[in-house]
Amino acid sequence: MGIENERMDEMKMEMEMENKNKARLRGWFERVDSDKTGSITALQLKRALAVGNLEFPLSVVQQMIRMYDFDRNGTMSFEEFLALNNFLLKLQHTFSDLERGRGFLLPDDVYEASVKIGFMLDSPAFYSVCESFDQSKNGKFRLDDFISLCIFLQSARNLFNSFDTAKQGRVTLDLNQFVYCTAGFEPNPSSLSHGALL
Ligand SMILES: [Ca+2]
Repeated sequence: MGIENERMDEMKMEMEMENKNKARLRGWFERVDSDKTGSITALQLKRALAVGNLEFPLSVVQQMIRMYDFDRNGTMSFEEFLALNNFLLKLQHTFSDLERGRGFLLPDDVYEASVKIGFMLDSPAFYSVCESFDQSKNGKFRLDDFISLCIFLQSARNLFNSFDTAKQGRVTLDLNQFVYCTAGFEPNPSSLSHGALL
């Protein structure tokens, strides 16, 4: 009985913490949604992240929104934002585990981090992606560089999965589909499985 009660108390505390956290995020979201539309745009999100010292190109922020824009209206509702926030928190934790007080990751750390998150890329593919996200070209990845890289990998995986309908780990594309992919669009939004996001 004692253990049962303890467990109940633990669950209650967890729920309270979750509610508090949600309320805090709701407050943040409402401040970002400065024109009170109930959803936030890429530009609003970009500015808000920059306040927290996370500098992203607009294209990366747009990609973040696309990944979790479940109703495909081009902006981010609070529920969609919660899903994005979970993904960002996961990236942030992985980054913190590996940065060892330096404030940045080296390419090998980024590789380890990406494996932890569930990306299994061969070295040549990984390091060429790494190179293109090394904004300062010094082999040091700050949190925002790391997040940009992961957003790219996750979007690439979502796009790949949407073509790999038979789940063979392999896709065949004609030129039109290839051009579509490189333009950064998803082929058929309604067929995309958002459950596949990690
Ligand atoms: Ca939306």
